[in-house]
Amino acid sequence: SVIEKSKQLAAWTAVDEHVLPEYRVIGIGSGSTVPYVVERIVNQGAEANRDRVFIPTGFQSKELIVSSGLSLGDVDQYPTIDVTLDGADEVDTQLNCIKGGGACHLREKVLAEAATTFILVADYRKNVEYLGTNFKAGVPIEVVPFAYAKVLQNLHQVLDSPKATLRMAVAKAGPVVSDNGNFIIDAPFDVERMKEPYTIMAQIKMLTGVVEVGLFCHMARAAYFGNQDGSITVKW
Ligand code: DER
Repeated sequence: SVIEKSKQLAAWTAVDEHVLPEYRVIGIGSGSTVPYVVERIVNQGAEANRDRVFIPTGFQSKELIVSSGLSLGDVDQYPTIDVTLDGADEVDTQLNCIKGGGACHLREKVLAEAATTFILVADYRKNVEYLGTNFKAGVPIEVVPFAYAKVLQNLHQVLDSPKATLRMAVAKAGPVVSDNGNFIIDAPFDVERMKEPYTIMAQIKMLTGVVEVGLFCHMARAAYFGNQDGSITVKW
């Protein structure tokens, strides 16, 4: 499909430009774009990957690394990462992004912060001027189960996100449970407020019971978008 081709184009271009031969520790994100990142790295050849170690951002990311025959590492062993490549739900003109559509943003943010270079790869739908333009599900928030009702109440009554909801699972009765055993709340804010994502992120992060917020502000070095016409857009 056009969307899959655009994901592949973004991923291959980003790998070609940012996964340098001398890089040994590489962070691998989550979602449906990142498999194209891994396929391009595998294509660099066994010799290029022989001494490398790949750090996952969750169960899906770990399975992708292992099934691709790449060496698995842990962020405990490698607290500093040469480059982390990850997808995003939306990226604005300042490279702020919404992440967490796949409920993986806690470990993703740890690896984004640990990386010397953090690179985003996405299809054209994610390339927006302001966050909240296309991605209407809201800001993903990982919360401890014990506190989810209180966080919801504070989002509704204090942070003025009346449509905030607990993310319910589809193939399982009850809520989505993250790789860390926590719940996810999706909190929509109007586009005006999403023009200041750092402010919203800080306000949400201060709510008792919040573990991590799916707004990554001032973290990415560059964002690669495949376009419908087969061209590439790079923001940095
Ligand atoms: O959940 C996440 O942050 C993922 O990176 C996700 O948002 C990207 O999803 P996609 O690559 O499948 O569009």
